[in-house]
Amino acid sequence: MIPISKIKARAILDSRGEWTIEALVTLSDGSTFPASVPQGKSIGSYEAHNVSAARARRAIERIISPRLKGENPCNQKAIDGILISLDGTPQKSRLGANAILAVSIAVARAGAAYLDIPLWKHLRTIGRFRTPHAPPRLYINVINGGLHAGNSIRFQEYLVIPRAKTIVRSIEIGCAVYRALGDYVEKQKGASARNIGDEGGYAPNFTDDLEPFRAIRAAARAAGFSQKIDLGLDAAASNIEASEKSLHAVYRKMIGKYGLWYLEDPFGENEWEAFAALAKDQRVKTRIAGDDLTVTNIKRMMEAKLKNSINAVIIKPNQIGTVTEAIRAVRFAKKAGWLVVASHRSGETNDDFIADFAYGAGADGIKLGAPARGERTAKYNRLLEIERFEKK
Ligand code: 2PG
Ligand code: MG
Repeated sequence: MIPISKIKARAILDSRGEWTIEALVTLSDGSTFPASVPQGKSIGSYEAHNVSAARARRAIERIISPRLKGENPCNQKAIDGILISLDGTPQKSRLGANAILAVSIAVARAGAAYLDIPLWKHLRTIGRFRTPHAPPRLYINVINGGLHAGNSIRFQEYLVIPRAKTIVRSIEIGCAVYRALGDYVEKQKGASARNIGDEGGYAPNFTDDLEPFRAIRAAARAAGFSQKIDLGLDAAASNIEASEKSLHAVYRKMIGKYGLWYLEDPFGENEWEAFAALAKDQRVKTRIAGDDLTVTNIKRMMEAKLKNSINAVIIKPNQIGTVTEAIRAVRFAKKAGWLVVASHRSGETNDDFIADFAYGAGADGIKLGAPARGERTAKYNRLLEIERFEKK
């Protein structure tokens, strides 16, 4: 065992030019392992709390580092347990979920390096996950609206979900549709329609909620991949002012006209019954996913299960604050029989942990934004690296 000797931290920029935190865990042999954490914009009220980057740095260097000195970095659960009790608050508001998660991920990297295995395999062992039959499907956000863009689209993310057996093929399909969509919107709406939102998707003004799907379908036809994609939507409805009834009617249309395959946060974060009514009212089996509803928190996930609100779930490590708790959330979701989609945040860094997490946990999907902007492509490229060189 090579113990932890110190943990440093520094403020770095995220993809929106806001400060976030990077932790650097050093072991007694001098090797150092970094990790930085993303930040959301459409943040659920029940998520773990972040503190300012300056406060997170002080928490890491003054409180966490002395306590973890001498600990074994391979012992992820024990270290995460220490972090949770050091904080001692229900939403990690004392030390900050961002401070805690940065350390937790850097420790996972140190553990994997000591064991001389790829990070995704280390996470698979920690979670006692079986090797998945297939890699995660890609949930590619090609049109940005809501809080992620300054346009007329009220829903946050229009998703293309390629149907393919490998990451490389999924990326080929997704990128071809994404590029064709750029050409299509430019032709329809002028050159400025190519401008992109926070997650790299195009962000033109559309006339109604369904027009983005018409555009994606046209682009998929032009790219020759009409039969190779499913469509998804993250409504992020906690940020929308509309009645449950009117939203329900729009989703019915999307399901009827475009075979909507995946639908995330169709209603506000406390609308358990509205979720359940939609999940029940379906001839086409759309996957109804919780994000702000469930916030990677087992207590909220239990409630969703009890009320039959969802059959799919988003898992974001920074909604809960440690690697171990995020892994537990995946285990819970799998047991519940839900579709599991690991997800980035809209404010990202180049840290590619989420790719290893999705792969190691055997998630059904991974949501990463568009294949544009370095902080998004970092994750796609890490998935490619795992598939090409590390998969076994
Ligand atoms: C979401 C996320 C990620 P944000 O709602 O699913 O796409 O957005 O990080 O802004 O919460
Ligand atoms: Mg969401």
